[in-house]
Amino acid sequence: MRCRIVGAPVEDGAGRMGCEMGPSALRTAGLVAALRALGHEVVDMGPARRARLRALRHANAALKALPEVAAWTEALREAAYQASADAMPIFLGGDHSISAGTLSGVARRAAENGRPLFVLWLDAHPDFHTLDTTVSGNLHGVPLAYASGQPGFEGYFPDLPARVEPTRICTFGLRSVDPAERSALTAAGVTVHDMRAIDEHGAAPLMRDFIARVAAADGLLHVSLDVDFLDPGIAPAVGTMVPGGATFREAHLVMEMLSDSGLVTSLDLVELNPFLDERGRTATLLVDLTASLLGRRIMDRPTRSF
Ligand code: DIR
Ligand code: MN
Ligand code: MN
Ligand code: MN
Repeated sequence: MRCRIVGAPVEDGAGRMGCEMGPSALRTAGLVAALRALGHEVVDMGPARRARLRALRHANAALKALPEVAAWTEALREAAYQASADAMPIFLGGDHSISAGTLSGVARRAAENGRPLFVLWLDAHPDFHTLDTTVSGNLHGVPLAYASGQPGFEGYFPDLPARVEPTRICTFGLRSVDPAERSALTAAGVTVHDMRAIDEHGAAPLMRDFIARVAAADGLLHVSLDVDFLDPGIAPAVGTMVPGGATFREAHLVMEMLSDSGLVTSLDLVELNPFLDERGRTATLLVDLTASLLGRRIMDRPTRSF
C-alpha cells in the first residue's frame, strides 16, 4: 500500500489552542516509521497550506473563525482530492474541522471513480451541527453535516463537488450529542452506534455489519478518528474530555477488523492536542491504532523501549 501523509495543522475550529501541533506530535511518535515497518510506501507531503481568507458575515454571532475554517476547507478539499488519486491519504489534524475538507475531497474522488463513499466516524460527538445550529460556535462541530450536504453552508463554506450520502455514514462511539444534532442525524438517516450500543453488543458485531455493507456495495471507506472516541483515561490529549469512551482493546479491535476488511481508502487522525498530552502517550496510541489499521497484528507487538 502507498500512503500519503498530509499535515493539516489547524486549530481554528477547536475551542482551545494546541491542535496545530498535532502533525508534529504524530511524526515525533513515529508514524512514518511504523507504517514503513509494515511494508508500506509512505510519502510525506508535508503540511497543506490554507487558502486565501475571504470576509464572511453570518447571522449566528457565536461562530468562531469562519473565514479561517472556510479557507482551510478549500485547501484541504484540493489536497485530499489530489492525494487520493494514487494512494491512501492519511490526514494529520488539526481539529476535526479539517474533515470538512478531507471528506469533500475524497467524496469528489469517489464520485469521479463511480464508487460509493462510506464514512466511519469514530467520535464522542457526531459533529452534525450546521452554521445555524452550533451553540459553541466551534466549527469542529460541523464537518459531518457539511460534507453530507445539510443546508446552510452555501455561500460560506466552498460548494460541495459531491456530497457523502448520509445513509452511508456510521457514527460510532457517540456519547455527547446536542439536541439539534440528534434530530438532524435521525432525519438524515445516519447510522448511530453510540457507547450504549457498544457496551451492550460489543464493538465487533456492529463493525462486522457495517463492513459487510461497504463490501457489498463495493464502496470506498473513509475513517475519521477523533481522539475523544477513546476514553480520556487512555487518551488525555484532547480539548473535549468526555468520560465513558472506547477502551484500548475496543479501539484496536475496530482497527484490526478494518485492516482485515481491506476496505479503508482514507483516514483522518484529529483532535490530538499535544499541549495536553502526558509524555506523548496519546500521540503514541494514535500511531499504534494507525498501525493496527494498516496491518499490524496483535502477535506482532514487540516490547517498546523508551
Ligand atoms: C460540540 C462539538 N458538539 C460543539 N464538540 C466536539 O462544540 O458543537 N468535540 N466536536 O470534539
Ligand atoms: Mn493558529
Ligand atoms: Mn469530532
Ligand atoms: Mn469529538
